[in-house]
Amino acid sequence: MACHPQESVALTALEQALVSIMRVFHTYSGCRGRLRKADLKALVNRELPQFVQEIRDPNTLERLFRDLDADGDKSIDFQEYTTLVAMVTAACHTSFLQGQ
Ligand SMILES: [Ca+2]
Repeated sequence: MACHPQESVALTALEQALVSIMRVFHTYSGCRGRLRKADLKALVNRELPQFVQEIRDPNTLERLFRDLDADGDKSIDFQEYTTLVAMVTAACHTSFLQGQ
């Protein structure tokens, strides 16, 4: 698998979307490479405002964080973040189909 796209080659829409998924994670995880609770809240509220209801309640954040933190290390790594992306994508796809 070639995961280092050449600068001069145009990416497809799906490839651009995958790059965006990676960039967003790294924007919020910074050099730690992992999301803390506050990072997750900021990411969801700033990057998914049309797709996910704003997180205001600490219990909602706690529940989401716990659900995503599969290994229980109190942080969300990239693999766990992809679960969030998949969940939101699947839920939105269902709504998308119902809206057609
Ligand atoms: Ca974790």
